Amino acid sequence: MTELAAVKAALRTQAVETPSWAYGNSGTRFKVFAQPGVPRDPFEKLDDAAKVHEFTGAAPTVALHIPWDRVDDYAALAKHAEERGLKLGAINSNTFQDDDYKLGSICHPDAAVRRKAVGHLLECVDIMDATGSKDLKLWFADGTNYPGQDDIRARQDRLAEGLAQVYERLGDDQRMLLEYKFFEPAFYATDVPDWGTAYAHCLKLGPKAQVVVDTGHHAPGTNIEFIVATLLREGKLGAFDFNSRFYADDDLMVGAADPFQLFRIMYEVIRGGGFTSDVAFMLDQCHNIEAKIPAIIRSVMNVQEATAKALLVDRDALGAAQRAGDVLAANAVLMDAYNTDVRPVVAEVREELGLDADPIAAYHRSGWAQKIAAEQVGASERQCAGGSEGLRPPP
Ligand code: LRH
Ligand code: MN
Ligand code: MN
Repeated sequence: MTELAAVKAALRTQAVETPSWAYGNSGTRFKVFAQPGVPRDPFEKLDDAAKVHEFTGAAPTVALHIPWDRVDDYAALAKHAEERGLKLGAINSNTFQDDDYKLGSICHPDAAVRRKAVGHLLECVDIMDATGSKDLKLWFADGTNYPGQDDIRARQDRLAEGLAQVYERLGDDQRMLLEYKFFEPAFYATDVPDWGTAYAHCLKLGPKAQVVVDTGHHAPGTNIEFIVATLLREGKLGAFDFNSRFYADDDLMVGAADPFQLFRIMYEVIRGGGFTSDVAFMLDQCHNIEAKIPAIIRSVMNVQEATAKALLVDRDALGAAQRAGDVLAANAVLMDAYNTDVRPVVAEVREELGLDADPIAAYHRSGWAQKIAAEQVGASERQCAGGSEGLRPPP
């Protein structure tokens, strides 16, 4: 196989999971700008997700968030997905929107609240059984706002205990994916702030527990590709939540803020064998002011383009330059790949799959946006909270 043929073959295998909440109305704590045609229920979210898959050929699964996507019949939801060429993906838990969780959920000082939180996580595993989902994705808003508010170490013990209860409940082919975030909503100490904390818990739990890297959940300047390389080396990288972030809000389109960073991350994924393993490539974004479906299509394309560039890195030349200690030559090999315009290659891959070379143009021509704007009226005000977990009046 020629080098280009190998790149194209690899690209054809890449799947990007889209999040149900990206199709719904979203905003910041200041304002939600409702959009026409936004889905009114999880079934309609899947209809939109099917369009993303139809035009990209690369988004065959959809992540759910419970209770945002709570339905009476999950098997019916899974069937609805299948009828549209989709499958339901990760089940995301939500222990951050009940009054009971003011002081935390699984780390809360009160055992009754912890029981409620664990009960929700177990319900999520029940849902996985019904939908055929393999991944339980956990992110906790737990933390404290003031030094001394609670015992940092006791909270870790509670976290470990709760996670262990849920881990026990997982089926043989199910995974627990633990996501960290260093900031928000806690102001002082977050209970799962970084990959080290997530890794330590996952290591203790066992092989079915792995870490999620949400690209927006790091301090500015963090070398995310180093984290990716390290987790892959340890067999503990479970998934990505892709998005990007300039300041605090962590829900912009992946590759929008720093496409070079996305390329570096994808290079480490490929270098570490993560491209052909179980690492799940998920989006975790909200589209507050831009049209949602084309924004999600754009995001899938951004992941594909970063991947194509990373696949193009001449690893033999890179290795030779590295072994020779030739700093400039090594850097040049990487930059040559990054600076390649891969859009024609990715377009060819699409055409070979019988798709339009330009998925966004094809989507616009399809008339879907007009159809849903006419038919889907009255979507709920807001679901995804943008980067801020809760509406309050603006200051
Ligand atoms: C938290 C987070 C987490 C949630 C999602 C809505 O910021 O990244 O993954 O489940 O946003
Ligand atoms: Mn996330
Ligand atoms: Mn986030």
